[in-house]
Amino acid sequence: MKIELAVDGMTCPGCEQTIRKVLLSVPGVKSANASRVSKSASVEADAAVKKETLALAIRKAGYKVL
Ligand SMILES: [Cu+2]
Repeated sequence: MKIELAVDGMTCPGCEQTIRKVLLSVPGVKSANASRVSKSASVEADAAVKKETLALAIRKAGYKVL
């Protein structure tokens, strides 16, 4: 299952890396990507993973999920 999120606040490759790590730390997430250019993140995850769980993890890291 693929989940896309609109993420605001990334300013450099480090931010993309941080979001990738945060998403990968959520149980059930198999792969994750983040792009500051397209202001988005996408994950490939088990069906049990909720979009809201991913959004919360990103917010905790200090970024906005739209
Ligand atoms: Cu940064």
